[in-house]
Amino acid sequence: MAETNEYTPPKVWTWNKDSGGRFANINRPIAGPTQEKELQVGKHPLQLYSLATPNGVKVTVMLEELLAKGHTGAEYDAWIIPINVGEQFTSGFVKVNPNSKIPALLDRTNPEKPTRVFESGAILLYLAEKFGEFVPADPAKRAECYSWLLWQMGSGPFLGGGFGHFYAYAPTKIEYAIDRYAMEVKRQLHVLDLHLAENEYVAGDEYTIADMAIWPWYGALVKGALYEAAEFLSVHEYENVHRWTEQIAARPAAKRGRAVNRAWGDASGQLIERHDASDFDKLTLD
Ligand SMILES: N[C@@H](CCC(=O)N[C@@H](CS)C(=O)NCC(=O)O)C(=O)O
Repeated sequence: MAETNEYTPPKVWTWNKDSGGRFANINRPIAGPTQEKELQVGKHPLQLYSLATPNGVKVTVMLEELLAKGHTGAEYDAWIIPINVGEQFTSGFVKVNPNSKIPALLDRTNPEKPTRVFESGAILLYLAEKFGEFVPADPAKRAECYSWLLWQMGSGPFLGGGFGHFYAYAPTKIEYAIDRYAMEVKRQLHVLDLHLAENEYVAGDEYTIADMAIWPWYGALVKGALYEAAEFLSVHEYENVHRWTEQIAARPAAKRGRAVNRAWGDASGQLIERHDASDFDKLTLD
């Protein structure tokens, strides 16, 4: 192992603002707002404050799937929160998510008493319960759905905060960190691959919120869309994950959901803000 820089932690950690990492300008060890600024509110019952990162895409796919099923109460305004300039630390956003991370949802069905929901898994569960969709009715299948949903919520940070950070964003390549997280991410991909060899969808024979949570992360990873790590992680090995990824990617609602609040990549696949179903008309979603 080619480790060179030994580090002895001081007695008390202090904040080094110039750590040099990709997101050093927004990372900080304190919570709460940094500036007074209210959020915008549109005409629909659901107000989403988000960005098309994998965690954001989970929710826009769910909303588009609900609309595709005819749930007009799932109409939503999706506002973009550019996290690279710290919009997640405004007073308005912090009121909807005290954890200052996208996605955050405000349900204004009753405008006198709006309901806030933060954490992508909680938002998926909230919407599934509200509309009675995408969670199996059978208790055993539902248990499977919840298990995989929370598998993603627990595993994702090892992929994003662990592997993605040290492989793609850290200012120096640390062999120990990259090795540790590459091993874990490959293990996770194998867990998923073995499971999808026996199951059409994550929770069995039904497409559920568990697929919607896992697809934006592990589907993107095997397609080379995350951290430019496809070759490094030999993602071609996970054939069942590829089969499932393509199956979900073909769904029109998944294509629409992926485009919402996207501010990078091909311009024809970007819908910076979404306020109406017709907003998609100007995009090419394939
Ligand atoms: N566990 C949270 C994680 C959300 C999260 O990490 N969001 C990132 C973007 S994917 C974010 O907003 N980062 C901004 C920051 O950390 O300041 C969830 O699933 O909703």
